Amino acid sequence: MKKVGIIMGSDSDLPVIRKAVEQLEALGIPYEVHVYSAHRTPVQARDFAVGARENGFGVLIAAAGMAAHLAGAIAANTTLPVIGIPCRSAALDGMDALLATVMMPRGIPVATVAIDGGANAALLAAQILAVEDAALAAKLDDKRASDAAAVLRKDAEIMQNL
Ligand code: RP5
Repeated sequence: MKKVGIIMGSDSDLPVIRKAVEQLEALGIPYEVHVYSAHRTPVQARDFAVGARENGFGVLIAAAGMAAHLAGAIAANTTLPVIGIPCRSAALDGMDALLATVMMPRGIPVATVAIDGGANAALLAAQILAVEDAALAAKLDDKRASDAAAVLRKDAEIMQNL
């Protein structure tokens, strides 16, 4: 199976990345995590993106906060699908990163998930890999079914208690 590459702009983004890693682990998807910044280590971020396809990656996830150019900078250097996670920061509560990540110019797409949306970034990466992987698609179906069952259990509890 192709790997998911996860890049975060700073290790302060790690709590968001952990949510992505949990999902990938649960689905048995191989991954690699790096700290590369579009601003502080632009050469390393670029080199990772340029080599990603030949290094066995199928999808990339890029998480950054503030003036969050990381996902766009990664996407500029690969035609692998890139999923951007805007990370919340103190001053503007993540709106800064959301707009910087989602408002990509024509020609260089980034699939942006919610602010701090680490889990959904991983699930979207899994769905992309599952296009060509029936076993992974079946695992995703099972997960949807068990998530739905959990909601219905909560519904039953609420009906009993209120
Ligand atoms: C961004 O700036 C990082 O992705 C992080 O979300 C934010 C703050 O970085 P640190 O100052 O905590 O390293 O580049």
